[in-house]
Amino acid sequence: MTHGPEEVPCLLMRGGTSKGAYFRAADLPAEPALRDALLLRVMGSPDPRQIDGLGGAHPLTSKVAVISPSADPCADVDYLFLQVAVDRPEVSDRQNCGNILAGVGPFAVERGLVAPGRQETAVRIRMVNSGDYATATFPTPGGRVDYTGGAEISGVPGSAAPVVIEFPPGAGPLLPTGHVRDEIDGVAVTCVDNGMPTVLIAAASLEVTGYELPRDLEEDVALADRLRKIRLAAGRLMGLGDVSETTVPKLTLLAAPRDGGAVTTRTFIPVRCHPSIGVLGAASVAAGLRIEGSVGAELAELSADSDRIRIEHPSGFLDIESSLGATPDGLPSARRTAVVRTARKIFDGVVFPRSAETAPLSPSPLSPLSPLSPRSSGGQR
Ligand code: NQM
Repeated sequence: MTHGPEEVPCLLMRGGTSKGAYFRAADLPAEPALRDALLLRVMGSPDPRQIDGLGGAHPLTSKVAVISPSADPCADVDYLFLQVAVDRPEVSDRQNCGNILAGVGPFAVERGLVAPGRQETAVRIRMVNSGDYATATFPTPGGRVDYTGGAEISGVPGSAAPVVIEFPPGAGPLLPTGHVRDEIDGVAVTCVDNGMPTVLIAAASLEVTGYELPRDLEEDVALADRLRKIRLAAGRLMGLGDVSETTVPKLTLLAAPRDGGAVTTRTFIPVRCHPSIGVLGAASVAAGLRIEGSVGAELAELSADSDRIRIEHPSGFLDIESSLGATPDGLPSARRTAVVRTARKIFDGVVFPRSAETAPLSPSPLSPLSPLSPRSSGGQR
Protein backbone atom coordinates (compact mmCIF):
# COMPACT_ATOMS: atom_id res chain seq x y z
CA MET A 1 0.00 0.00 0.00
CA THR A 2 1.28 3.54 -0.70
CA HIS A 3 0.42 6.41 1.56
CA GLY A 4 0.17 10.15 0.96
CA PRO A 5 2.66 12.42 2.73
CA GLU A 6 0.18 13.12 5.54
CA GLU A 7 -0.99 9.53 5.99
CA VAL A 8 1.28 7.72 8.39
CA PRO A 9 1.09 3.95 9.01
CA CYS A 10 0.50 3.47 12.71
CA LEU A 11 -0.41 0.71 15.15
CA LEU A 12 -2.35 1.76 18.23
CA MET A 13 -1.45 -0.60 21.07
CA ARG A 14 -1.86 -1.04 24.76
CA GLY A 15 1.49 -1.80 26.32
CA GLY A 16 1.09 -2.88 29.96
CA THR A 17 -0.98 -0.20 31.70
CA SER A 18 -0.24 2.44 29.07
CA LYS A 19 -1.42 3.06 25.55
CA GLY A 20 0.42 4.56 22.63
CA ALA A 21 0.93 5.00 18.92
CA TYR A 22 3.62 2.69 17.51
CA PHE A 23 5.49 3.63 14.33
CA ARG A 24 8.27 2.26 12.19
CA ALA A 25 11.03 4.88 12.19
CA ALA A 26 11.03 4.67 8.38
CA ASP A 27 7.44 5.96 8.31
CA LEU A 28 8.25 9.15 10.25
CA PRO A 29 10.40 12.17 9.29
CA ALA A 30 14.04 11.48 10.16
CA GLU A 31 14.58 15.05 11.34
CA PRO A 32 13.58 15.10 15.07
CA ALA A 33 11.98 18.58 14.94
CA LEU A 34 9.76 17.61 11.99
CA ARG A 35 8.98 14.24 13.59
CA ASP A 36 7.99 15.85 16.89
CA ALA A 37 5.81 18.48 15.20
CA LEU A 38 4.03 15.69 13.34
CA LEU A 39 3.57 13.63 16.53
CA LEU A 40 1.99 16.60 18.33
CA ARG A 41 -0.55 16.81 15.51
CA VAL A 42 -1.10 13.04 15.57
CA MET A 43 -1.80 13.01 19.32
CA GLY A 44 -3.81 16.26 19.37
CA SER A 45 -1.45 18.23 21.63
CA PRO A 46 -1.39 20.78 23.09
CA ASP A 47 -4.94 20.43 24.38
CA PRO A 48 -6.07 19.12 27.81
CA ARG A 49 -8.58 16.83 26.04
CA GLN A 50 -6.44 15.93 23.00
CA ILE A 51 -9.80 15.98 21.27
CA ASP A 52 -8.29 16.37 17.81
CA GLY A 53 -5.91 13.43 17.94
CA LEU A 54 -5.13 9.91 19.13
CA GLY A 55 -3.99 10.93 22.64
CA GLY A 56 -6.14 10.00 25.61
CA ALA A 57 -5.75 13.24 27.65
CA HIS A 58 -3.39 11.68 30.21
CA PRO A 59 0.40 11.17 30.14
CA LEU A 60 -0.13 7.39 30.20
CA THR A 61 -2.14 7.51 26.98
CA SER A 62 -0.06 10.12 25.18
CA LYS A 63 2.92 7.96 24.31
CA VAL A 64 4.78 7.03 21.15
CA ALA A 65 7.13 4.16 20.25
CA VAL A 66 9.43 4.51 17.23
CA ILE A 67 10.91 1.18 16.16
CA SER A 68 13.55 0.28 13.61
CA PRO A 69 15.87 -2.62 12.79
CA SER A 70 18.96 -2.37 15.00
CA ALA A 71 22.54 -2.06 13.80
CA ASP A 72 23.65 -3.23 17.27
CA PRO A 73 24.71 -6.91 17.20
CA CYS A 74 23.17 -7.32 20.68
CA ALA A 75 19.70 -6.24 19.53
CA ASP A 76 17.09 -7.05 16.89
CA VAL A 77 15.32 -3.70 17.06
CA ASP A 78 15.88 -0.20 18.37
CA TYR A 79 13.03 1.28 20.42
CA LEU A 80 12.86 5.03 20.91
CA PHE A 81 10.22 6.14 23.40
CA LEU A 82 8.70 9.62 23.07
CA GLN A 83 6.46 11.21 25.69
CA VAL A 84 4.04 13.64 24.06
CA ALA A 85 2.94 16.26 26.58
CA VAL A 86 -0.82 16.67 26.79
CA ASP A 87 -1.25 20.39 27.37
CA ARG A 88 2.10 21.73 26.17
CA PRO A 89 3.62 21.59 22.68
CA GLU A 90 6.42 19.29 23.79
CA VAL A 91 7.76 15.87 22.83
CA SER A 92 10.47 14.43 25.08
CA ASP A 93 12.97 11.61 24.69
CA ARG A 94 14.36 12.17 28.19
CA GLN A 95 12.60 9.16 29.73
CA ASN A 96 12.12 5.52 28.89
CA CYS A 97 8.87 3.53 29.21
CA GLY A 98 8.71 -0.10 30.27
CA ASN A 99 4.96 -0.38 29.76
CA ILE A 100 5.03 0.73 26.13
CA LEU A 101 8.07 -1.61 25.83
CA ALA A 102 5.64 -4.55 26.20
CA GLY A 103 4.20 -3.84 22.75
CA VAL A 104 7.56 -3.42 20.97
CA GLY A 105 8.23 -7.13 20.34
CA PRO A 106 4.74 -7.84 18.99
CA PHE A 107 4.96 -4.69 16.82
CA ALA A 108 8.30 -5.84 15.41
CA VAL A 109 6.72 -9.15 14.36
CA GLU A 110 3.55 -7.46 13.02
CA ARG A 111 5.64 -5.17 10.83
CA GLY A 112 8.04 -7.88 9.62
CA LEU A 113 11.08 -6.42 11.42
CA VAL A 114 11.67 -9.71 13.23
CA ALA A 115 10.90 -13.22 11.95
CA PRO A 116 8.55 -15.02 14.36
CA GLY A 117 9.30 -18.37 15.97
CA ARG A 118 6.84 -21.23 15.53
CA GLN A 119 5.66 -21.20 19.15
CA GLU A 120 7.13 -18.11 20.75
CA THR A 121 9.41 -15.27 19.77
CA ALA A 122 12.13 -13.56 21.79
CA VAL A 123 12.94 -10.06 20.56
CA ARG A 124 16.12 -8.35 21.75
CA ILE A 125 15.43 -4.66 22.15
CA ARG A 126 17.85 -1.76 22.50
CA MET A 127 16.15 1.02 24.42
CA VAL A 128 17.53 4.06 22.63
CA ASN A 129 16.58 6.53 25.38
CA SER A 130 18.81 4.90 27.99
CA GLY A 131 21.13 2.69 25.93
CA ASP A 132 19.93 -0.29 28.01
CA TYR A 133 18.67 -3.62 26.66
CA ALA A 134 15.63 -5.82 27.21
CA THR A 135 14.45 -9.15 25.82
CA ALA A 136 10.70 -9.62 25.36
CA THR A 137 9.29 -13.14 24.85
CA PHE A 138 5.68 -13.73 23.79
CA PRO A 139 3.57 -16.40 22.07
CA THR A 140 3.57 -16.60 18.27
CA PRO A 141 1.86 -19.93 17.51
CA GLY A 142 2.04 -20.69 13.79
CA GLY A 143 4.17 -17.58 13.28
CA ARG A 144 1.49 -15.03 14.27
CA VAL A 145 1.37 -12.94 17.42
CA ASP A 146 -1.32 -14.30 19.73
CA TYR A 147 -2.50 -11.58 22.09
CA THR A 148 -4.97 -13.81 23.93
CA GLY A 149 -4.08 -15.64 27.11
CA GLY A 150 -4.49 -15.96 30.83
CA ALA A 151 -2.06 -13.36 32.17
CA GLU A 152 -3.68 -10.66 34.29
CA ILE A 153 -2.02 -7.42 35.30
CA SER A 154 -3.47 -4.97 37.81
CA GLY A 155 -4.85 -1.89 36.10
CA VAL A 156 -5.97 -3.71 32.92
CA PRO A 157 -9.36 -5.47 32.76
CA GLY A 158 -9.43 -9.13 31.71
CA SER A 159 -6.47 -11.24 30.70
CA ALA A 160 -4.10 -11.54 27.74
CA ALA A 161 -0.99 -13.37 26.55
CA PRO A 162 2.05 -12.85 28.77
CA VAL A 163 4.95 -10.77 27.49
CA VAL A 164 7.92 -11.76 29.64
CA ILE A 165 10.51 -8.99 29.79
CA GLU A 166 14.05 -9.56 31.04
CA PHE A 167 16.43 -6.69 31.74
CA PRO A 168 20.16 -7.28 32.05
CA PRO A 169 22.06 -4.86 34.32
CA GLY A 170 21.85 -1.29 33.02
CA ALA A 171 24.85 0.80 32.03
CA GLY A 172 24.51 3.58 34.62
CA PRO A 173 25.01 3.52 38.40
CA LEU A 174 22.16 2.21 40.57
CA LEU A 175 22.75 5.02 43.06
CA PRO A 176 23.31 8.10 40.87
CA THR A 177 24.10 10.44 43.80
CA GLY A 178 26.70 7.98 45.09
CA HIS A 179 24.82 7.73 48.41
CA VAL A 180 22.28 5.30 49.80
CA ARG A 181 20.47 8.26 51.38
CA ASP A 182 20.41 11.99 50.81
CA GLU A 183 18.54 14.67 52.68
CA ILE A 184 16.58 17.25 50.71
CA ASP A 185 14.47 19.97 52.28
CA GLY A 186 14.67 18.11 55.60
CA VAL A 187 13.36 14.86 54.03
CA ALA A 188 15.36 11.63 53.73
CA VAL A 189 15.37 10.26 50.17
CA THR A 190 17.02 7.44 48.26
CA CYS A 191 17.73 8.28 44.63
CA VAL A 192 17.86 5.10 42.56
CA ASP A 193 18.02 4.34 38.85
CA ASN A 194 17.33 0.79 37.73
CA GLY A 195 16.05 1.91 34.32
CA MET A 196 14.05 4.92 35.55
CA PRO A 197 15.53 7.69 37.71
CA THR A 198 13.33 7.56 40.82
CA VAL A 199 13.34 9.31 44.18
CA LEU A 200 12.11 7.13 47.04
CA ILE A 201 10.47 8.97 49.94
CA ALA A 202 8.69 7.58 52.99
CA ALA A 203 5.10 8.89 52.68
CA ALA A 204 5.05 9.63 56.41
CA SER A 205 7.93 12.07 56.05
CA LEU A 206 5.60 14.24 53.91
CA GLU A 207 2.70 13.93 56.37
CA VAL A 208 0.61 11.63 54.15
CA THR A 209 -0.13 7.96 54.74
CA GLY A 210 0.80 6.63 51.29
CA TYR A 211 -2.59 4.86 51.06
CA GLU A 212 -4.51 7.88 49.69
CA LEU A 213 -6.27 7.79 46.33
CA PRO A 214 -4.17 9.28 43.49
CA ARG A 215 -6.85 11.94 42.94
CA ASP A 216 -6.67 13.08 46.56
CA LEU A 217 -2.88 13.29 46.43
CA GLU A 218 -3.03 15.23 43.14
CA GLU A 219 -5.37 17.78 44.72
CA ASP A 220 -3.02 18.41 47.65
CA VAL A 221 -1.39 21.66 46.54
CA ALA A 222 0.99 21.84 49.54
CA LEU A 223 2.21 18.29 48.81
CA ALA A 224 2.73 19.16 45.13
CA ASP A 225 4.86 22.12 46.13
CA ARG A 226 7.07 20.02 48.42
CA LEU A 227 7.41 17.29 45.81
CA ARG A 228 8.39 19.83 43.18
CA LYS A 229 11.16 21.25 45.39
CA ILE A 230 12.46 17.79 46.29
CA ARG A 231 12.44 16.74 42.63
CA LEU A 232 14.35 19.78 41.42
CA ALA A 233 17.06 19.24 44.05
CA ALA A 234 17.15 15.47 43.47
CA GLY A 235 17.54 16.02 39.72
CA ARG A 236 20.69 18.04 40.34
CA LEU A 237 22.08 15.51 42.83
CA MET A 238 21.42 12.72 40.32
CA GLY A 239 23.37 14.52 37.61
CA LEU A 240 20.26 15.27 35.56
CA GLY A 241 20.68 19.04 35.71
CA ASP A 242 17.64 21.33 35.71
CA VAL A 243 14.65 18.95 35.61
CA SER A 244 11.93 21.61 35.83
CA GLU A 245 10.82 20.83 32.26
CA THR A 246 11.49 17.09 32.17
CA THR A 247 9.47 14.07 33.30
CA VAL A 248 12.38 12.46 35.18
CA PRO A 249 13.14 11.80 37.94
CA LYS A 250 9.85 10.28 39.15
CA LEU A 251 8.92 10.39 42.83
CA THR A 252 7.61 7.36 44.69
CA LEU A 253 6.04 7.63 48.14
CA LEU A 254 6.47 4.45 50.16
CA ALA A 255 4.49 2.98 53.04
CA ALA A 256 4.32 -0.42 54.72
CA PRO A 257 2.45 -3.06 52.67
CA ARG A 258 -1.25 -3.60 53.34
CA ASP A 259 -2.13 -6.52 51.07
CA GLY A 260 0.63 -9.07 51.49
CA GLY A 261 3.12 -7.32 49.20
CA ALA A 262 6.54 -5.89 49.99
CA VAL A 263 5.63 -2.21 50.03
CA THR A 264 2.84 0.22 49.09
CA THR A 265 3.58 2.92 46.51
CA ARG A 266 2.17 6.17 45.16
CA THR A 267 4.23 7.39 42.19
CA PHE A 268 4.26 10.90 40.72
CA ILE A 269 5.19 10.94 37.01
CA PRO A 270 6.09 13.65 38.01
CA VAL A 271 2.93 15.77 38.48
CA ARG A 272 0.09 13.31 37.91
CA CYS A 273 -0.09 10.44 40.40
CA HIS A 274 0.18 7.13 38.53
CA PRO A 275 -2.99 4.97 38.81
CA SER A 276 -0.65 1.97 39.11
CA ILE A 277 3.16 2.15 38.61
CA GLY A 278 5.54 2.23 35.66
CA VAL A 279 7.55 -0.91 34.89
CA LEU A 280 11.00 0.64 35.08
CA GLY A 281 9.76 2.79 37.94
CA ALA A 282 8.85 -0.44 39.74
CA ALA A 283 12.26 -1.89 38.82
CA SER A 284 13.90 1.10 40.50
CA VAL A 285 11.66 0.81 43.58
CA ALA A 286 12.36 -2.93 43.86
CA ALA A 287 16.11 -2.43 43.64
CA GLY A 288 15.92 0.43 46.12
CA LEU A 289 14.12 -1.71 48.69
CA ARG A 290 16.95 -4.24 48.55
CA ILE A 291 19.66 -1.68 49.37
CA GLU A 292 20.62 -1.82 53.01
CA GLY A 293 20.03 1.46 54.78
CA SER A 294 17.83 2.91 52.02
CA VAL A 295 14.60 4.80 52.53
CA GLY A 296 12.20 1.93 52.04
CA ALA A 297 14.42 -0.89 53.27
CA GLU A 298 13.04 -0.36 56.75
CA LEU A 299 9.40 -0.22 55.53
CA ALA A 300 9.62 -3.15 53.14
CA GLU A 301 8.71 -6.74 53.93
CA LEU A 302 10.99 -8.78 51.68
CA SER A 303 11.22 -12.53 51.39
CA ALA A 304 14.79 -13.76 51.96
CA ASP A 305 14.41 -16.80 49.69
CA SER A 306 12.86 -15.27 46.57
CA ASP A 307 13.85 -12.61 44.03
CA ARG A 308 10.19 -11.76 43.55
CA ILE A 309 8.97 -8.49 45.00
CA ARG A 310 5.27 -7.58 45.03
CA ILE A 311 4.87 -3.83 44.75
CA GLU A 312 1.46 -2.63 45.83
CA HIS A 313 0.05 0.38 43.97
CA PRO A 314 -3.32 2.18 43.74
CA SER A 315 -4.98 -0.38 41.46
CA GLY A 316 -3.42 -3.62 42.75
CA PHE A 317 0.14 -4.88 42.56
CA LEU A 318 3.04 -5.48 40.19
CA ASP A 319 5.30 -8.49 40.70
CA ILE A 320 8.88 -7.98 39.69
CA GLU A 321 11.97 -10.14 40.01
CA SER A 322 14.95 -8.17 41.17
CA SER A 323 18.37 -9.23 42.38
CA LEU A 324 21.38 -7.08 43.21
CA GLY A 325 25.13 -7.60 43.12
CA ALA A 326 27.96 -5.22 43.92
CA THR A 327 30.36 -3.06 41.91
CA PRO A 328 34.12 -3.65 42.33
CA ASP A 329 34.16 -0.75 44.80
CA GLY A 330 31.41 -2.28 46.90
CA LEU A 331 28.41 -0.22 45.79
CA PRO A 332 25.14 -2.06 45.08
CA SER A 333 24.37 -2.75 41.41
CA ALA A 334 21.46 -4.41 39.60
CA ARG A 335 22.09 -8.02 38.59
CA ARG A 336 18.82 -9.05 37.00
CA THR A 337 15.29 -7.64 36.64
CA ALA A 338 12.31 -9.42 35.07
CA VAL A 339 8.61 -8.70 34.79
CA VAL A 340 5.48 -10.02 33.09
CA ARG A 341 3.32 -7.58 31.15
CA THR A 342 0.67 -7.96 28.48
CA ALA A 343 0.00 -6.00 25.29
CA ARG A 344 -2.87 -5.64 22.87
CA LYS A 345 -3.10 -4.65 19.24
CA ILE A 346 -6.03 -2.24 19.22
CA PHE A 347 -6.01 -0.67 15.77
CA ASP A 348 -3.85 -0.96 12.68
CA GLY A 349 -4.09 1.62 9.92
CA VAL A 350 -2.95 5.04 8.85
CA VAL A 351 -3.24 8.17 10.93
CA PHE A 352 -4.07 11.52 9.33
CA PRO A 353 -2.31 14.23 11.33
CA ARG A 354 -4.02 17.58 11.46
CA SER A 355 -2.44 19.90 8.89
CA ALA A 356 0.50 21.92 10.16
CA GLU A 357 -1.14 25.22 9.10
CA THR A 358 -4.15 24.76 11.41
CA ALA A 359 -2.43 23.06 14.38
CA PRO A 360 -2.52 24.93 17.71
CA LEU A 361 0.70 26.20 19.26
CA SER A 362 -0.78 26.62 22.72
CA PRO A 363 -3.52 24.79 24.63
CA SER A 364 -7.16 25.64 24.02
CA PRO A 365 -8.26 28.16 26.68
CA LEU A 366 -11.86 26.93 26.51
CA SER A 367 -11.48 23.32 27.59
CA PRO A 368 -14.49 22.22 29.62
CA LEU A 369 -12.22 19.99 31.69
CA SER A 370 -10.33 22.01 34.23
CA PRO A 371 -6.62 21.23 34.29
CA LEU A 372 -5.13 19.99 37.53
CA SER A 373 -4.53 22.55 40.21
CA PRO A 374 -0.74 22.16 40.71
CA ARG A 375 -0.01 23.85 37.39
CA SER A 376 2.94 25.66 38.86
CA SER A 377 4.75 22.32 38.78
CA GLY A 378 4.60 22.07 35.03
CA GLY A 379 1.07 21.21 33.92
CA GLN A 380 -0.38 17.78 33.25
CA ARG A 381 2.58 15.52 33.00
O1 NQM B 1 8.44 3.29 34.39
C1 NQM B 1 4.85 6.07 33.36
C2 NQM B 1 4.06 4.01 32.40
C3 NQM B 1 5.17 4.91 32.81
C4 NQM B 1 6.54 4.57 32.54
C5 NQM B 1 5.78 7.10 33.74
C6 NQM B 1 6.87 3.15 32.64
C7 NQM B 1 8.13 2.76 33.31
O2 NQM B 1 3.37 3.49 33.26
O3 NQM B 1 8.80 1.90 32.75
O4 NQM B 1 6.19 2.26 32.19
O5 NQM B 1 6.50 6.90 34.71
O6 NQM B 1 5.80 8.12 33.06
O7 NQM B 1 3.85 3.83 31.20
